[in-house]
Amino acid sequence: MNDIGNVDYEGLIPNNVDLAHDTRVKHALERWHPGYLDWWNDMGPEGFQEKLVYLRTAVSVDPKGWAKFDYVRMPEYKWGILLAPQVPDRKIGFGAHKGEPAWQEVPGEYRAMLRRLIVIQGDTEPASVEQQRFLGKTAPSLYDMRNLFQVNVEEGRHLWAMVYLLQKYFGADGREEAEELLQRRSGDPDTPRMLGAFNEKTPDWLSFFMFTYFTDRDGKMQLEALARSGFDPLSRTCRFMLTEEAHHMFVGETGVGRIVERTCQAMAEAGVADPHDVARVRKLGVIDLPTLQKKANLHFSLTLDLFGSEISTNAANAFHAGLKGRFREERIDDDHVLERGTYPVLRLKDHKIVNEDVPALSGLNMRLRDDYVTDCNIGVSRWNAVIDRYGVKFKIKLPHVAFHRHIGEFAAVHADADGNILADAEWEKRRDEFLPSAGDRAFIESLMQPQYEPAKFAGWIAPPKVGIDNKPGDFEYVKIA
Ligand code: BYC
Repeated sequence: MNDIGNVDYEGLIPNNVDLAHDTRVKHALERWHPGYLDWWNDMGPEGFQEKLVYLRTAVSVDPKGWAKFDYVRMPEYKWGILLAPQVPDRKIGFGAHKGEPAWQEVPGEYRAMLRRLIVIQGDTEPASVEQQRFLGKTAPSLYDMRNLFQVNVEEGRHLWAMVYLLQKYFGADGREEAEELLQRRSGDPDTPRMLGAFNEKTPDWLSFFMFTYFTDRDGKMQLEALARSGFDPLSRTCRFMLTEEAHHMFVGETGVGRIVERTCQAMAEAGVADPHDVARVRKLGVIDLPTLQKKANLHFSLTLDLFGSEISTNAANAFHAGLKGRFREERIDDDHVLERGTYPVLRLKDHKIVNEDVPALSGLNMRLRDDYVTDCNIGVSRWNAVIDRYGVKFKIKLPHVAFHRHIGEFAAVHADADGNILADAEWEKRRDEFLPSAGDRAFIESLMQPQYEPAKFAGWIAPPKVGIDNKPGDFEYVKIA
């Protein structure tokens, strides 16, 4: 067996967890493997499974040199099981068990809670692949197509990561959950994925970039929280997943940024000064900024639902038990037990949105969501800097957290993007001001024509500043011929 930094590529399943000497888990995973491949072939990127794609594969967990790039057919991608190196003498950093040695086995009293967290995390990974499976057919460039497939294979690997934990630590019920992860389907009325946003469609590339910007960022926040887990194998698994996740958010941020850039550029070239003159902007074959704002409203609000209710006993219990921490827990200056403090939570009281201090333990979903919103705003400022650079009078703005919600405090009301509560009839009348209308969707769809020639890009998106793996502009990221 290699040291932990390097991956054992000898067997069917690349890994750094010494599978070769763990025959029970090895056999369980080998039995799961064909079902996974069937799922990938059925639900993975449609029409491109036989193409050679320039992908990065994790070959180590050393942060300085963990990946290698090469042409691969996706079904032959090396989906491995990779855990970040064990931190010697790691202690649980929060909750009732703070200061005790991190668990190397599942603590009996928390088994069900831990399994649920792992299953929910696992369920999102294949769901996103299912949601994105048709996008290759309308890729705006080979560069973007390659990035889509990179994200897809890594989400596949993240499913492997959760399935490993289920198979290794949860016996028969873990095996059953691992099977069910391959049975549920995004958007299926009978067997849907577990969380709302993962049953929505990703019908076009703007949606894909918004999804990777907003929803993958929920992934980052949740993985950051689980990376603090007192259950050490989960912590180590999530720590390595975060290494890969950074690229997914890069794809989202730069994808939206390149669309903004191209729109502003086309407006400048044509002398269109008013960003709200949607008809004139659309005639240029680019996506107008108001529609982009509506897409951001949609994806941001759907993603906020993934944080659960603002006030949650599930979240309190998971923290208290030492299973799920806060974003960058170790950098927070408090007692990390939270039995006394409070946290301000936005609530709906008498049809008004008010701030209320609740016990800190109960407000943990809200706190993680607040950290998420702060993180989201960083990229939004970068998009606005592009708009400013072109002198266009428009600012992309995240909608109020009460806008378009289906989970938590605000699920019961309608609010506009500024957080003003609207009567149902008013909301119905004005919905298309805030969310993409059928006409907006049809316009975006009309732009989704594939561009498969190296070095070329669809007219509604600017080329990236640099290539993947420093490749030149005309590099053939996917061999289509
Ligand atoms: N949809 O106490 P509550 C990613 C349920 S994304 C449907 O408010 P809790 C990725 C909840 O299950 C990150 N149901 O919430 C991104 C509970 O039901 P039960 C994924 C929902 O439990 C892009 C009830 O409502 N990882 O990785 O504190 C591409 C009351 O729950 C929803 C995780 O989410 C919903 N949105 O928080 C690829 C981490 N929200 O049990 C990948 C693991 C709540 O009473 N999961 N409910 O029947 C968790 O930490 C928590 O379970 C949640 C919810 C944050 C999801």
